[in-house]
Amino acid sequence: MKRLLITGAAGGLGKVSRKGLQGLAETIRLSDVVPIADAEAGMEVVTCDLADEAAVMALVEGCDGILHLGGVATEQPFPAILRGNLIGVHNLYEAARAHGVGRIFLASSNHVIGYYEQTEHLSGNAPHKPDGWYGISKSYAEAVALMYWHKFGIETAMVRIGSCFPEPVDHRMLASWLAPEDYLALVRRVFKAPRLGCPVIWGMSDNDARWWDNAHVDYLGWRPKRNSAEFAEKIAATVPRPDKDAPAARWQGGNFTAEPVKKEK
Ligand code: NAI
Ligand code: 15L
Repeated sequence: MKRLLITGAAGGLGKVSRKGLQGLAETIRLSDVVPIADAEAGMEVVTCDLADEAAVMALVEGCDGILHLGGVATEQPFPAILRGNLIGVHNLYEAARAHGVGRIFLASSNHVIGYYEQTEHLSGNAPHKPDGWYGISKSYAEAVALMYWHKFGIETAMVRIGSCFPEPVDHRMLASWLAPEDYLALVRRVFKAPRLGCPVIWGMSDNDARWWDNAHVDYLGWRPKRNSAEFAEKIAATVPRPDKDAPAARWQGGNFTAEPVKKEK
């Protein structure tokens, strides 16, 4: 790849990506709505609001792959979700089409299926059951990706990330955890695989506890190495187990299912 664009590069996964993906492309272009003052040497920086159509069109020019992390990452009032996740995804895919970008890693989320019980096991084609406006915005992003695949041949990895943090911090995350190094290996596979298509990929490590099945994307050759089981004793000893009917114990989306519809103040 000549130039990889990373949106949301100032955020948590953005920082992990900047450090861990060096060498994946000749040039890496970092972008966020907030300025990035600590860019790694040799990386380009473009400050850009995803809701600004003209700015996104210019941002994507010259890129041949996009790691799309930018946008609202939790339950927020609808106007923020509208700008970052709905208008932003529209602008990004239109710019990708205009500039001939062939492949996108879309950071989707487990919150598109948050209202499945933790006792259920899902393949990539389970109907969406979003647990809030944030989850709905990720369902929309996946629908956009599918339309651009079928109509224009743009390939997208629709990665439903579980919980990508240095380690799981509660009982639910023993199933949803995605180790940062497994995430980075997945990004590399997505951009190096000879054929991608537009699959759902469950963003989880090789956890003993699991709700999701990635057999349908075996062809990508991604083999996560970490297992949340290494933290199970620590969590059992330090984190109170929620009541079995509490959202954190019942739903795959955990406490996001208990979030109210938030309003702007
Ligand atoms: P984060 O909130 O740390 O980073 C998101 C970045 O997007 C921020 O730097 C923010 O400034 C930027 N952003 C927000 N609105 C924007 C706009 N209108 N224009 C341009 N940039 C904007 O989130 P994190 O944890 O790094 O997540 C990255 C992506 O992965 C997000 O799309 C999130 O929904 C998704 N994800 C992350 C999970 C995780 O466990 N970290 C789990 C599931 C999905
Ligand atoms: C997400 O989609 C969020 O972006 C992240 O902050 C976590 O809360 C994660 O899901 C999760 O479900 O643990």
